[in-house]
Amino acid sequence: MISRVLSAELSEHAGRRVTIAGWVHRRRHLKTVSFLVVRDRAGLAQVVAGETHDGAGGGLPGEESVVRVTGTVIRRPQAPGGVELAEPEIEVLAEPGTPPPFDLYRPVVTASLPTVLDHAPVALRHPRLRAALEISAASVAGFRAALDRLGFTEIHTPKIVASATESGANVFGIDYFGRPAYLAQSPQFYKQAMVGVFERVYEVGPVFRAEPHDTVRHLAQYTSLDAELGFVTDHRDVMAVLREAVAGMVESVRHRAAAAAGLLGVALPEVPAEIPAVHFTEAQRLTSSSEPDLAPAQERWLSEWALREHGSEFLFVTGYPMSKRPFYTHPDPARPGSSNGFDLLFRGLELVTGGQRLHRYEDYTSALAALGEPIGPYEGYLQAFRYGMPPHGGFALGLERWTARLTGAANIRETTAFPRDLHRLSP
Ligand code: AMO
Repeated sequence: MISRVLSAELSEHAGRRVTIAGWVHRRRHLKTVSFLVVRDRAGLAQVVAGETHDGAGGGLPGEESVVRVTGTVIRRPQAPGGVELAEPEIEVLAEPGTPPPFDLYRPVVTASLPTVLDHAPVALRHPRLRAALEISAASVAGFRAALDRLGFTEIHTPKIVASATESGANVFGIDYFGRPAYLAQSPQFYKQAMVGVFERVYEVGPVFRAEPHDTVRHLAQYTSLDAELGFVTDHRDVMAVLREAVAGMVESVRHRAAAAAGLLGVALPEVPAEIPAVHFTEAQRLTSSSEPDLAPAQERWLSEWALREHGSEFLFVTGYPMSKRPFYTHPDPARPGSSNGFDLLFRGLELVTGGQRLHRYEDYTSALAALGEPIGPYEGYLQAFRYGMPPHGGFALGLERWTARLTGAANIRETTAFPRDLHRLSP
């Protein structure tokens, strides 16, 4: 490794000569002196480049050059971190051929979203764009930690599969050695099968949806935070685990991504010990609707209602109509037509879908028969149920939606490094 100290550690080295390494974030030329601001993974460091350079920046490496700088650490209250490097020796490790498409040092992103996405490899270096990804990473760490504490095992399931899980409509078909196959829309079948192995499992992985809609909340590939657990009484046990997972995500952002959250002005939500819940029929009544699904405007209205009535930024909607849920959904034994499936709304948006599942083989064959679906493509999936499965349930949380809602990003694409959508396959 290149021996160096990080920008954030410089203040511990006052008076000493040290080496830092990173990218030239900014060059600044004042009348008598020039500065380089160097960016590394920990933050920014100021380098006083002296008076010898001409005012146009001649002699100083250009923005995004990769540099190694050795200098003396001097205390300077106005500099980032309260210190700067003086009398520098600057070595350029890589010099970019072209400047970045927009100024990465400006506090706000001055480019349009398409420009940002077209130039993602460099645009994501902007501290605000990077911060959203840091928040996303901290959220995943918190999800894993919370479920690890609850006795869950992390699993990895195939993304090339033989059948659709959610609905046949938005699945990507691929050629698999001459046979038709699909990109997984969800680890649904596999996480259920793994309940038979570990009882409690989770997966953090990509899922694929051939979404024909060009919206601010749909991607063709997104990261799904999935969990599934056995020996539940009903969906309420799943909701309680989900509550713990979300609380763990919030705490992890608070502790692991404090600087990023501060930079973006993130107001972390309070996760109530018990997240309020409304039954679907009540949600319909509240929004004066008779539709079998909630439209985005209704989800927004219900979120505002939950904040007003319960002081909660989260709201469970339970008891969705069976007709609107996938065939593996467990019905509500007490209310014909209703399911033990739920959604979790967060700040006006559907963030999670989950529920209790069927767990007896015969229930699956009847559910598929009722839909007029052949059993053949599902045989592999149904195997788990032939060999005994406990009552179980689970959920899936869309990571990009979570990060977007947390950071206030209007478009889910702002919280994804290299989004895939109807129009975008590169970079
Ligand atoms: P569902 O299809 O509702 O459920 O997806 C779960 C969650 O994933 C997110 N999401 C998306 N995010 C970005 N782009 C998309 N195109 C997209 N589609 C969905 C949402 C949504 O709430 N197998 C079930 C989950 C389960 O029951 O365990 C499923 O996949 O945040």
